[in-house]
Amino acid sequence: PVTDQAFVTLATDDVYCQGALVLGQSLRNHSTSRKLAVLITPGVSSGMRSVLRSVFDEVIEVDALDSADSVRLALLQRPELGITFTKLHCWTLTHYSKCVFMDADTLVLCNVDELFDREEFSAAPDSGWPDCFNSGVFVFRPSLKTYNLLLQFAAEHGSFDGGDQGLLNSFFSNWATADIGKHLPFIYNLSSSAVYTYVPAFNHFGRDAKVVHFLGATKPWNYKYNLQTKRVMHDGTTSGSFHQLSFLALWWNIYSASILPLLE
Ligand code: UPG
Repeated sequence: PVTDQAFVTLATDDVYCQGALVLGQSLRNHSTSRKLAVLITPGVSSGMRSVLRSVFDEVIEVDALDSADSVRLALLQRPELGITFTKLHCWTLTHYSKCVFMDADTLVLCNVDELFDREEFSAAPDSGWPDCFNSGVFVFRPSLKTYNLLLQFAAEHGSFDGGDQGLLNSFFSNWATADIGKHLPFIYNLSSSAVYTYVPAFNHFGRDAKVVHFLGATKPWNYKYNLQTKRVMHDGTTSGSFHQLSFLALWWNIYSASILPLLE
């Protein structure tokens, strides 16, 4: 095992913890050799914390927003960016030399430890605007210097989309042009909804998908699942492609087999 590198995720409440747990379990199922860390905020219940500790090596509480110095005070003027800065806390994990951040609504389909061969800042294109990266999966090096620069940048410029993705794209603004080695292949952050927009490409490359990202408003835990038939039920209003539904079924398989028993 490599003890100075970790996969890191974030869950600010018990609902997102369900996603973090499935992600963590999927990394374990594929025998990662790296540590698993989850950032949480005070809103996560104590019951959920002990479940998190059974899947993750480290459960780290961070403040949703800290007001310790002038930069942070400036940030207080922009409360809507609070959740964003919670993700930025990953740069404070300086007991690791390199990390891979993954949103709580991602799921690994195989071992992806080779991501640690990449350098900061590596990420995959966003399916909505491919000259931007998606901030759901990225390789970074924890550093208090970078963390403070990010906070300062946020206070001065805000975020063009109100979230961490806009902020990080402005901060790492040469990502699109500087170094192709820092472009992760799309199969490391396959948006389950984008599958639908370019079906022939998905049919050709999709079998190699390594990480699925359930980005958008409806998360896997918002669906209903029949534990007997092992099928995800959609209510008619959710148009799901076959592939979307099979990724959802995979998420629910892990959730029902490995996570639900821990929550009971
Ligand atoms: N998160 C929480 N609590 C919240 C909201 C978000 O813990 O109340 C965490 C969690 O890890 C989640 C991530 O932040 O997966 C991103 O939020 P999400 O709701 O999944 O946002 P999406 O709209 O699916 O994602 C897009 C990008 C994502 C970026 C986000 C905001 O894919 O990487 O963080 O927009 O810019």
